Amino acid sequence: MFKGFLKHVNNIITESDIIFEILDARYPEETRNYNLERKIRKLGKKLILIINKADLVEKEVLEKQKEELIKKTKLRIIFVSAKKKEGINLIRKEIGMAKKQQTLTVGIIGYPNTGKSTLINSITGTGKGKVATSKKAGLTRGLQRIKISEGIYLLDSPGIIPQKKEESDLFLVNSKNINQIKDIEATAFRIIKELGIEKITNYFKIKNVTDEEELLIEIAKKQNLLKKGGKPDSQKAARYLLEKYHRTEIK
Ligand SMILES: Nc1nc2c(ncn2[C@@H]2O[C@H](COP(=O)(O)OP(=O)(O)OP(=O)(O)O)[C@@H](O)[C@H]2O)c(=O)[nH]1
Ligand SMILES: [Mg+2]
Repeated sequence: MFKGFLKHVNNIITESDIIFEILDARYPEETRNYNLERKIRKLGKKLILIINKADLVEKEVLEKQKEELIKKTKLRIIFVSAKKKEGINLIRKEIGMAKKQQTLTVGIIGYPNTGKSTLINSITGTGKGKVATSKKAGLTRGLQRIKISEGIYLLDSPGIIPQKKEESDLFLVNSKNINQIKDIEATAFRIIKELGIEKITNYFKIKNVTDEEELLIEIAKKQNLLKKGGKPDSQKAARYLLEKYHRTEIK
């Protein structure tokens, strides 16, 4: 399966004239793929960073991110909300400026679930949507070429995950679903670390917890998630916590 992905990636880079890398505004750094960026640079293709889901981040945080990104990179950066169709005109303008020959192909890459397909639908502007989107990561499979106007094509691609990423890091940014996670407890520990124990104890109204393991046991007790003998089941508690996180019930 991974080999298949790599082939798509290489194809998308060679076939595109410019490439949009879609990042999640909540975790721009965690969803950047430096390997792919290097590949794109080597092939001399133009890369633009699109920070999507800006509607999920507060304005001040967004401004701060913008500052940090600009310090770090010379790449053009565009903030958008594909879902709310905000900033889409900036993207259309960029595409218009890039069209110098008869045909222009724009490649869309990014982690699973960053909103690549949603963005394509917003750019094409058709109400119904030309490509399928989903809450679950890993929807788009092969490459899809979508014509947006005469001589201009967008290439949708499956989400691409760097080979060395931990599954818990991918879960954190919604690029993996719970069903794709092998080590539920380790992933729960990662999420607890990210959110901070206090936020979770407040949410569940639990007191006197000092570490992650204790926290899972207390959640199990509170939610009545028990093993056969009646002992708290921290595995079940971990899954329960991940589901809550995935539905953004604990923020
Ligand atoms: N709030 C918000 N949600 C968005 C935005 N863009 C996409 N989404 C949601 O994010 C989820 C994933 O969107 P997709 O467009 O399917 O993501 P993708 O990158 O194509 O995912 P794969 O094909 O699995 O790689 C869907 O539930 C979208 O509705 C946005 O700008 N704001
Ligand atoms: Mg998709």
